[in-house]
Amino acid sequence: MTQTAEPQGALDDVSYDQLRQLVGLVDHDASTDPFPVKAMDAVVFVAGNATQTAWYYQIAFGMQLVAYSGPETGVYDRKSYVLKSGSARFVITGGVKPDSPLLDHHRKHGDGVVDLALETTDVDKCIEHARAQGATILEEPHDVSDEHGTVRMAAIATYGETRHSLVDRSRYTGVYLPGYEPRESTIQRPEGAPKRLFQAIDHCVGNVELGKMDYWVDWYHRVMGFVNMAEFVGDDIATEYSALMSKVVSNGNHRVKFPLNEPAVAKKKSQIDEYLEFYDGAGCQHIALATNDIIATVKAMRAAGVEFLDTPDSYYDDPELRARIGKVRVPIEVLKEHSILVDRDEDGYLLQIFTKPIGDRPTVFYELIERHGSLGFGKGNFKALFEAIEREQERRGNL
Ligand code: TYF
Ligand code: FE
Repeated sequence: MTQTAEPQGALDDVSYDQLRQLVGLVDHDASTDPFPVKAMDAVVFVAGNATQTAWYYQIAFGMQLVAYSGPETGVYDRKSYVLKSGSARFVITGGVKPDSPLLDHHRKHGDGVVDLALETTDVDKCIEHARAQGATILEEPHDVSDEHGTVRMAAIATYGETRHSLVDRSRYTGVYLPGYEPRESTIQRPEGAPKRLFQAIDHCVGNVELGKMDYWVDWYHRVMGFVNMAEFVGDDIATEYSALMSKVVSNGNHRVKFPLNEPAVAKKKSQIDEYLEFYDGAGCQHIALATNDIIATVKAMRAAGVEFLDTPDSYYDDPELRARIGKVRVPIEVLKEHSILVDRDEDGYLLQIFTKPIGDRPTVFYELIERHGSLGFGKGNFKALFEAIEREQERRGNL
């Protein structure tokens, strides 16, 4: 079965053709995948105060609250809020009972991603393959049911204390999972606000310890049958300015993309080292959100108080950049006004921008990305981007 015409994953009203453009899909025959991955099922966060963090994502990221679980629904040790934007789903969870293991996790890592949950067509097949490849199975395949049907689930361990839950929801019609009840936002959207600020998750980046990047790249090959994408940051760039090495793995049709970074020894303290120090280990560094109107998204997020990395005027005034990127859908002056970066490769171009870290620790941040044919990650922007990150590191006293 090829994945061309058929919708994949929990799309809501984002069509497969829209997704192809938004996140850069390629054709792939999934029938022989040893570990069939359809899409991200959810990004699950632990927050120090899930109740207020869920509010932040509704106001600042324009997400819609769709489900809730907690003491009122019979789950006594935690509260979890499920938020959606197009095909993207976030779950924000926090400990209620003082002895909740979530609170131990939060004590160590602060706010962060605990689970990059994947939607699959065959949980048992995935686990069988993962086990044969030596992966740590955190939860054996099991069914969870309610009046809306049955979800088959399991979980495996990845870098740090991060996990990949595996979710087959093909026999389930409920809003998220058994144990959750539908919930609607009570927040009023600003007059004339866009319907939503992003449509899909484009990629989820992991930071791993020095010397571990190739281990984890190989792990994703072996355990999940992922393939390498062309983009990587090697020694050459690393020592000059970025102080990191990076490779990208993805599932067959590129719906799920996981760049993996490790620190590199350079003149200054690596931003990856700063993350590893403050997260206390390997973990998810940034989530890239695909939008079809990055200008409107940035405007709305800034209006809600979200802070983005700034880009010096010299970036936009550079004749070499202007020649390389050619014509894009808006004048360069508009990109300059919003600090949006632009990169072009043989397949097309992309527009992108990065937030500052969103929590108290200098760990998790977001990227917004608007793709126009490019399947890359903005390699041409690495220098400008990493210099902007270093300016922030310096302001924090961590350089
Ligand atoms: O995901 C990427 O590869 C791009 C670039 O610390 C990037 O968003 C890479 C490393 C990093 C920040 C951004
Ligand atoms: Fe990225």
